[in-house]
Amino acid sequence: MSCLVARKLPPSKRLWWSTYAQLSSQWHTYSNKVALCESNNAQVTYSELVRDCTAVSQKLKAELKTKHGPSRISFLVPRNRSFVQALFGIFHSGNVAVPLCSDHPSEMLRYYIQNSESDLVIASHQSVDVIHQALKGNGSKRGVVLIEDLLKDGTKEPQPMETCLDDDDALIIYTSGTTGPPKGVVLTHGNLKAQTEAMIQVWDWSPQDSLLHVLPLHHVHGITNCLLTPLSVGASLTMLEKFNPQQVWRFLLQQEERKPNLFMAVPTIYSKLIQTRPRGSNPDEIQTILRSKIRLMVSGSAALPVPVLEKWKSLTGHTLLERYGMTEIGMALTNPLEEWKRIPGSVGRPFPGVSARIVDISSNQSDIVLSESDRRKFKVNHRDKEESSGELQIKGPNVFKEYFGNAEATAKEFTHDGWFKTGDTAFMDRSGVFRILGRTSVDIIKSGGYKISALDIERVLLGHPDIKDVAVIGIPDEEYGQVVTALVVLDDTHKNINLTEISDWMSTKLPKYSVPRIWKSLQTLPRNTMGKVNKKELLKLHLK
Ligand code: MCA
Ligand code: AMP
Repeated sequence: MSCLVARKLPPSKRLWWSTYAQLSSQWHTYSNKVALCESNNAQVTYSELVRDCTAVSQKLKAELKTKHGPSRISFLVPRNRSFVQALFGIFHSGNVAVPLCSDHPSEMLRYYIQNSESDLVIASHQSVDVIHQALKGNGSKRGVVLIEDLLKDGTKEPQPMETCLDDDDALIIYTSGTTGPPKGVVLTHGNLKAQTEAMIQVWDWSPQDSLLHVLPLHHVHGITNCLLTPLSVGASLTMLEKFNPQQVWRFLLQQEERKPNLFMAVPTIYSKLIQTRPRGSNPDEIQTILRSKIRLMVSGSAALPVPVLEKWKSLTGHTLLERYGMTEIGMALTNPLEEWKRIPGSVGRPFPGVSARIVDISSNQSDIVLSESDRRKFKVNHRDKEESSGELQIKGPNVFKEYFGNAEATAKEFTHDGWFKTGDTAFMDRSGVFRILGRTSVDIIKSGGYKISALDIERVLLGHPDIKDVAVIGIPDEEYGQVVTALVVLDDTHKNINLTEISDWMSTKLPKYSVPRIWKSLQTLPRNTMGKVNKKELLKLHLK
């Protein structure tokens, strides 16, 4: 086992922080500065945001007045200022935010609301029927409030936020695991503070920055990296309603004053942008515009194939900065800001404050020496080895508190000495640069940047009367990383089995991105003497 510890942030660099408090300090400094620009070009200033969040907070407190202690509040609102109003309103009122996603079928929404024990759900005019549908018939006494009503007759002045400490829960984000249904990852205000500060420092965020935001808002990438970080430093963001490649190209190439100079996305988005590049334009012109106006383009959430990195570089002149993260730990490893120092195929070194180590699972070696290191000169202590590969484990203030209401699952993911087991296999060279080799478990699939549990899909498919047996695997794909593939044994006593119908039925149970794109019908699934399907073998067989 070998280990690497990054240096701590110097105290002078530490920002006074709590999500809302930071935002309200921006109010004094940047009151008329644009915080947010929506798809329809409507702009929201910092002072408007703070005023709206205060209004939401006051109404939430009134709604929950009989409740002692913080409540979890789920919310499903449009991808525009409403999302920020709801999120910061919840933080401001001292409660815990549970973001929901409109792509999820009502069964899943019901599960998230119930599992997080949310006392209240914030909906909008657009989503209220979906929420009522999700809550129907379960005898739930949960209240539903409309964001539009929470904003009515709002206050004019910002009010102090409820006292909130680093250990207080802030956010619950649902993630797939290898066993059982999705788990709610509890991130504290301290976690969010550590994660955003580290990105601000390493990627040199400043109030002059402006980010083009195209990512889903129920994941860390879209919330922490692309929303909390810019807003906590006084930068601005342009939020598109949905990723649309043509629209993204327009924003990237527009040369008006309000222009994004940062872009962050998953590798699939870069692939899609490469395919839809503006044909008529002069390639030199594209490079000249993008080199002069964009200062940073980041890729993460899944492995960035080197051919995609190279194509993007020849198209735009930018070498993507690849970094590594996970819902439970936020951002952990990053390539450097200096473009020439980035190493294709690697995810760089730990963020400030984050410690990373590689563990040889078979021998579980623990005789390691931790080394103090700084970002310019990393000292790596290996056990007599040039380099190592094994499970990547992480420690630091970025690491989540717990899976909500699931102490057993939480305990299972940590070592006895407090390191979080990522479940990723990684390689670290002598200079402390990491490469991600893949998931330790074949049952976790990454498709389009989404983490998907093969077992979850199998469970659903086995509930279908036409399916006798099933194995779900991820087949490698340059655009999506992996494509969800179902190998099914059909019940041939049923006539006219229709895989399109099964696919449609799946969409009522799982999000669209989890529905298998490739279906193969087999006579039988090969099982070992223990009755288990060897998925690594199956994958090899189906790649031939
Ligand atoms: C969509 N399609 C797919 C998939 N998704 N095909 C195969 N596999 C898929 N996964 C197909 C559809 O069937 C459709 O085909 C066409 O692509 C367009 O579908 P649409 O739903 O419109 O897709 P999209 O909007 O283009 O979505 C692709 C996307 C999206 C933008 C890449 O998946 C996305 O936003 N991903 C980001 C996920 C993310 O934020 N992850 C972060 C979690 P047809 O036209 O034939 O019907 S990880 C995280 O937070 C950690 C901390 C980290 O490290 O960041
Ligand atoms: P999630 O649990 O949805 O937050 O996804 C986290 C997982 O995404 C990690 O455990 C990795 O498997 C994967 N991941 C994130 N960033 C990268 C990257 N740059 N390269 C390879 N895998 C990544």
